[in-house]
Amino acid sequence: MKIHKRANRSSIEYVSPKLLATAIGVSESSLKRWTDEGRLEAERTAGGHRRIAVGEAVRFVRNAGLRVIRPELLGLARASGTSHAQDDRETATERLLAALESDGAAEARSLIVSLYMEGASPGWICDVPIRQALERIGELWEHGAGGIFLEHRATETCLQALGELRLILPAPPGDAPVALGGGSEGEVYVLPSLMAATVVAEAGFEVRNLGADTPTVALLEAIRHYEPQLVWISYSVPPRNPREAVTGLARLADALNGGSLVVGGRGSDGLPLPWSPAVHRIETMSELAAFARGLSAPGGRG
Ligand code: B12
Repeated sequence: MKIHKRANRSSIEYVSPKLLATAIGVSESSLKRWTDEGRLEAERTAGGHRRIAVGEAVRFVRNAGLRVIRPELLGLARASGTSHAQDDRETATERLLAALESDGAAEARSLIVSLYMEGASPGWICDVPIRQALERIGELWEHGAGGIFLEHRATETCLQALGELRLILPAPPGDAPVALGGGSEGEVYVLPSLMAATVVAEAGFEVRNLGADTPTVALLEAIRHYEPQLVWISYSVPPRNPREAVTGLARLADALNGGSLVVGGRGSDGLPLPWSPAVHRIETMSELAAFARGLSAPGGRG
C-alpha cells in the first residue's frame, strides 16, 4: 500500500518494525510475527531488513483496533504533551471546539488524526465534530468583527486538520476513477468542497478539488479534461440566480457522459434540480462516501 506523496514537507514514508512497535506500544516480536503472518505488509530493504510503509501502518492500526501512543514516531500530528489515545468519540466535538477557540491548530490536527487512527470514518469526522464545532463557533460569535476573525481562524485550523488527514489516507489504486468538484459560483466557504474531496478520496477515487467559487465553465473544462466518474458541487448559500444555477447543473450533467453529479450543502435545499438520472442530491459527507464507494467498487458504475 502506498501513501500520498507528501509534497513540500519532510516526510516519513517508511518505518522499521521496532519504531512501529514503539509507536503503538507492542513488542517488536509481535510486530514481526504479524508481518510473517501477512496481516501487516512489510517490504525488504536492499540489506534484507523489514520496512513498513506509514500508509500500511495506518491501515493496520485502524483495522486491528490498536492505538497509536506515539504518533510523532510515524510522522503524524501530535498535540503538545498529550495523547488523545484514551479519549473517545463522544467528546470529539467539545475537544475540537476548545482547540478552535484557543488557536490550537496542533491540537486540532492531532485530534482529527487520532480519531481516524482509532477507526472513525472521514465522513463522520466531517459531519460530526468538524461541522458541529463550526456550528458552535458560528453561534457563539455571531458575525461581529471578532466573530469573523474567529471564523476565519477556525476554518484555517480545520483546513490544516483535513490536510493532515488526507496525507494518511490510502492512495487510490493506479486505475482509480477520477472525481472532481468545487464550491458553486459565489461560494466563499472552502471547507465543504475539501471535505467532499477527502471522503471521496477515501472511497477510492483520484480526486481534484477545485475549491470555493468555481464557475460552471471551469467545472465544464475540468470535466472535459479529466473525464470524471463523479463530480460534486457544494451550495452553502442558495444561488443568487436559481434558474441560471439549474441550467448550469444540467450542462454539467450532460457533459458527464455516464458519470454522476452530486449536489449538496445547506444552500441546495430548495434548489430544483434538473431531471436527470445523473444528478443526485446528497446531504452529508457520510452519505457521499457511501455513494462514492458504490461507484468505485468493482461492479459499480466507476
Ligand atoms: C466559517 C464561517 C464563515 C467564514 C467562511 C470562511 C471560509 N472561507 O470558508 C466567513 C467569515 C467568511 C463567513 C462569512 C459569512 N457568513 Co458564515 N459561517 C461560518 C461558519 C462558522 C462555519 C461554516 C463552515 O465552513 N461549516 C462547515 C461546513 C462543512 O458545514 P456545513 O456547511 O454545515 O456542511 C455540511 C453539510 O451541509 C454537508 N455539505 C455541505 N456541502 C456539501 C456538498 C456536498 C456535495 C455534499 C454531499 C454535502 C455537503 O456536509 C457538511 C458536513 O456535514 C458558519 C456556522 C455554521 N453553522 O456552519 C457560519 C454561517 C454559515 N455564516 C453565516 C453568515 C450569516 C455569514 C455572512 C452573511 C456574515 C456577514 N454578515 O457577512 C457571511 C456571508 C459570506 C457569503 N458571501 O456567503 C450564517 C448563515 C445563516 C444562514 N441561514 O444563511 C452561519 C450559519 C452563522 C450563523 N449562525 O448565523 N462565514
